[in-house]
Amino acid sequence: MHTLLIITGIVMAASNASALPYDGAQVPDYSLPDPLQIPGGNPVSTLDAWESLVKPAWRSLFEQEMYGIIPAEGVRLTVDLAYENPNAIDGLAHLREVRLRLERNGKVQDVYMLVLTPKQSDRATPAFVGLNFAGNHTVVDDPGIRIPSGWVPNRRDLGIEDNRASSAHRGKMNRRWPVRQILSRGVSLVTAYSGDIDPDFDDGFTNGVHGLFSDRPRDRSSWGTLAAWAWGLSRMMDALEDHSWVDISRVAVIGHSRMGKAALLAGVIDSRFSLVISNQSGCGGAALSRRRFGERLKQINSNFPHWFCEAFHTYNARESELPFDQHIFVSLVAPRPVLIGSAEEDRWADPQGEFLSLYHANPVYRLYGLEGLPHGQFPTANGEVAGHNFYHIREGRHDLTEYDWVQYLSFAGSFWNEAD
Ligand code: GTR
Repeated sequence: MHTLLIITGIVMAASNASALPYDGAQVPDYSLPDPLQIPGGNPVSTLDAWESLVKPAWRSLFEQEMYGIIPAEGVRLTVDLAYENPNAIDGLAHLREVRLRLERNGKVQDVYMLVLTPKQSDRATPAFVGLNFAGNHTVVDDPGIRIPSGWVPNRRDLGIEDNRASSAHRGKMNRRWPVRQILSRGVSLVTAYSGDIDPDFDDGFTNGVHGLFSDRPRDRSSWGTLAAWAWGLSRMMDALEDHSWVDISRVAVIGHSRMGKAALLAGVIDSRFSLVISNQSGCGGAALSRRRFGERLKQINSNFPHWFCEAFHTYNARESELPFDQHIFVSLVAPRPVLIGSAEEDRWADPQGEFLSLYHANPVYRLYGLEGLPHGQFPTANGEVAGHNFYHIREGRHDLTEYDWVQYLSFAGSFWNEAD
């Protein structure tokens, strides 16, 4: 017997909730697989059975059918300090930029990691770790931060039009990285340019860290760019673990949009991340695919053919045939907290679908004796639902704003203090 959660029309769990005005009729009836039961199996009721049988089976299905299998063995990592400013940001931060050199198969890939630690603190601080879209130099305006020499995405908001980074873009992304706010809470910020790990375009998987594995034939389940980014986040953790810049037991992984998809994947793969924050990650991230609202699989796989593995493309316009949905992916982070954020105008990412993934991960958290989200009522704009997990939606557009950071920093602050 296979248990399915049937959801009719809008949202079962939130039927009396303040639904978004554009939602409802556009969402077809759909059913969700039970996170406690692998396809073809029986539901389990104990944590032991879930951890030993169900969790590995789901994880392997997500690897084979969606994100791809990471073939990351045999990579040598060396870490070197490239630049240091002990008095950065008006004396608030000790800034380091370190080079992570990844070597395999006679090939080398360098990833530059920016580490900003608060000056006031006399002990290693917790840290937020996340990838940026266009270079470390866009996060903080400091003349010593390296400018990426390779491809960067064209972005009108940064004035990049020729896929080349320059000093004119220094600090231009700082609205997404409110470093003063982060540091003032006694938290470190660690970031790297995603394109150092794998440039965000479809090049047939020859550049970036995929290039280190050019000796391995690719197949339908070979890793894509999101898996490469997630793997890169783990290598950043390796480097942090080998140094005493931050407190490795209190590290959150954070990402916005496509980096929010990568952050969630990193959180599933690497349990060293004690909190997992996925901001407006939408389709292929936190949002349920079967709601078919906003971005659909066909669109994401056509516009970004390099993000997922080839097998995932076979589900284009066949969302209901996926063996899983994203609530199960979220549940693979358990028992660690997952924090998801949406923006009211960000229909493309399907805010309710992001909320419902977190809500329907509850059965797994319950196996751990934890209340994931306390209820399934979708909050109104600038509202939140907080339990062991956390969801918020704010007014406005698709972005990672200071408001979002404040929510995540506050939650993380209390979580880490309680764990002290
Ligand atoms: C969009 C894409 C989304 C989201 C977003 C982003 O174009 O369709 O899945 O990832 O980009 O990363 O900003």
